[in-house]
Amino acid sequence: MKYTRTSVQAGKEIIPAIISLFSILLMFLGILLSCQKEEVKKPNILFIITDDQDAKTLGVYGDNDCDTPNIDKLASEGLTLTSAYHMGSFRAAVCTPSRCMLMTGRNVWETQNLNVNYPPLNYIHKMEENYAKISPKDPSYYSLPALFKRAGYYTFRTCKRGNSYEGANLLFDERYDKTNRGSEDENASQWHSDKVIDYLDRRIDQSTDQPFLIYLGFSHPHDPRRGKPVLLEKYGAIYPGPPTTVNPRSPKLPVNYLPAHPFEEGHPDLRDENSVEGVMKKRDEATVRNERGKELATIEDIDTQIGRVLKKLEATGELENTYIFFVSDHGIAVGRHGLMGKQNLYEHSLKIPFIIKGPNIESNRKAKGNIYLSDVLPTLCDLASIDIPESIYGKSFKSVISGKTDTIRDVINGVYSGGTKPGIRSVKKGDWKLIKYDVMNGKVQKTQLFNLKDNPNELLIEHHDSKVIALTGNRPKNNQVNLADFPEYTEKRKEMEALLLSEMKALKDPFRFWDQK
Ligand SMILES: [Ca+2]
Repeated sequence: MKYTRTSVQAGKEIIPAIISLFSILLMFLGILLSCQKEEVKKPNILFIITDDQDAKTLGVYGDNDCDTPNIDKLASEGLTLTSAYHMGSFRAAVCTPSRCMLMTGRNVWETQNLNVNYPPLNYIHKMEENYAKISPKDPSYYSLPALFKRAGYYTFRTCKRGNSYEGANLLFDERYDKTNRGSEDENASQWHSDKVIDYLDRRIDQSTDQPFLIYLGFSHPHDPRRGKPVLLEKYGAIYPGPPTTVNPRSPKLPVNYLPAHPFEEGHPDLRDENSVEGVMKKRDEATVRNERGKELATIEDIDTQIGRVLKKLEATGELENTYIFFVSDHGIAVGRHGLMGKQNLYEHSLKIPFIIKGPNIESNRKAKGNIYLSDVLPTLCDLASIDIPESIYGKSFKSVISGKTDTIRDVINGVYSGGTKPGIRSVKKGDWKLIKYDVMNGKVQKTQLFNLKDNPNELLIEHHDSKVIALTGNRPKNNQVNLADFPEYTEKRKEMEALLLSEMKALKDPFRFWDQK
């Protein structure tokens, strides 16, 4: 090929142009790669869990009796799930299966054989030694701290001592166990938040960018509710109680308060119903309102401690890349339906508060969710791009967090089998909820059917009693009762009974009720 003078000259000019174009391309590629590196930065997780907290103690769930500005702010800047549940328990210590479900993604019955022993008091934590002892055959290999450790996270836990999955506790990089239910900062909620603040300070000193999973468990508002004196005063409560007269500054009675549960719910001599400090077997107005005041005093203290942790997190510059979860291990009655404990399947005890704030979460949004605590592990994995262990019961609800969906389940189950067997079971679908009791060796066999849209507080005929109305100030509507024996709901009851049985079979519930085949 013969080149003309012009084309050779043009070629000489093109070569440097190509080189500079190539340099520009390289530069763009560099920027692109660094952006991608930025994008794959793992998010931090701050998982806050309280002990025995009814969702209704928080403003976002419709009750403003308690001052919780920091939790309220999480809700206004994030997502609140209005239909989150813990699923239940086969033992009186409801905390234990609840926290096992959370750490493993298993359902309630699948947590039965996990190691829930307390660590000896002289135990010295050496995570690497503990981790070296496990293999993929161990359930703890797929527990939350193990999965996050393998993904490069630093895992940190502070919580009450015991009532949890020790197999998982052994595998946190750092762990602190102490049940703090006192009235002073050093033996109440501040003890736990100080541990987290100390860790966040160390991260600054070490200028580490290793992502973290912090599990911050408070020991309150679980009884005995020894609130700080100044907060007890604020909520009109005395410790330990009970008082002899009603303090008008104490929180009002809940609308579903009853002086006694209408029938034996199946667990005679249960500590939580008979021996709570300051309450014992009393259910009168002064006692219940005092106990609620004590409860709210401890919750406000938790809120203050959460505020301190979030302030520190902001100071570290890591707040923006952190998913913050606020939940409880289960709810609690504290006077609702004449009950004091959590060993029942009414909404106040089965439902949990669930708030999430974090990267790309729309602010001030509510979604049903229809989730269990078992769904937390796969969801955290999903958010951190960790492979979800195969064949676990829990499902990721990342699609709810991102706003793509409102719910991940159609049906919600409840189990209480910690007293006389088979115990209590519930099933919820849409607005309908069925609760069945087969307890006290066949002496109590009851069925309750509620439409939660019409009767969200699961009011019973006993709530229509004029003496109860005089106390609560709440006059129930005619349809706010147990509908199980109303002829017009025969078909609905039949449908829910069939659904309950099929769910019990699916969950491999080892028991059947008196009228189940
Ligand atoms: Ca608990």
